[in-house]
Amino acid sequence: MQADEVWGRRWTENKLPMARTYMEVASRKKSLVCLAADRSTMAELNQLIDDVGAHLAALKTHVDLVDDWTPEAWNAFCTKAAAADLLIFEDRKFADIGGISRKQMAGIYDIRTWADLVTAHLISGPDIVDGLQAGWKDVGRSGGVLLLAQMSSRGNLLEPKYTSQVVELGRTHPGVFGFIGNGSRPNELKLLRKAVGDGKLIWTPGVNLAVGDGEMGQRYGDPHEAVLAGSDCIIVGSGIHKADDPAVQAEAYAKASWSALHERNK
Ligand code: 5BU
Repeated sequence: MQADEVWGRRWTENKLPMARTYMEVASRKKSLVCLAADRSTMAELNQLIDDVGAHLAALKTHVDLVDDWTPEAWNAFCTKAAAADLLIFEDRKFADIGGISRKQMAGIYDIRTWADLVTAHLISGPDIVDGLQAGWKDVGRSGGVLLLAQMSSRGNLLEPKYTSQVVELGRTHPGVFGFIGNGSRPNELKLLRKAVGDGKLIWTPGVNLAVGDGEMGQRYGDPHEAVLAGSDCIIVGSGIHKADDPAVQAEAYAKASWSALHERNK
């Protein structure tokens, strides 16, 4: 099935190249799953691609939690991810002023050269998005910024008024790929989707087939419900990488997300 048929108004209303790229990848893979690849060695990260890459549309990384990181090993990992048709999303949660965020896209990890997507808080104002986009432009690449409109963790300070302001600023900004919404609370997510409209994507962490409380304040909602409530990508970590059989679980999440997308379109 072609991406425009699968995504409907999300496709026609969203002109950011990286958003279209994601929708195409998800349609090819029949999966709206981004794996939170929270592993601390390069061997484990590579193993995840081998084990579950076929069931994913994207890999979410925290590059600074890898113990044996080297530029060469990371390049090889990114090449392997591209060969498995996966986007790479560095969940860096940038928050500084625009000019510094641009420089933080470089530095030792040189995120601008390999990440397709990054997260940012809008706490410092809208120039952060321009700074991050300038970072990609500095190396002749383009990417997408996901703004944190909500978070999944208990007691977070992203209150409804703050969420509305983030959406207000982000929904018309051409460098914004979309928003992070709270996958553990479908009702809050529905409200977020209403405010965002169809012009931007919403990606949601805090998703697990085992709904309820997770470790250290994490909360989980059901993948199917999250997509029905307006999520365009479920971000799943331990639900897949800590499972006894990660491939079986990854496939289950992919099927749940893909069938919910079709149900949502009806
Ligand atoms: P989990 O194992 O499915 O709980 O992993 C969740 C991942 O999503 C982890 O990498 C977090 O950094 C990330 N995350 C989150 O859990 N909640 C949020 O609000 C945001 C990111 Br933003």
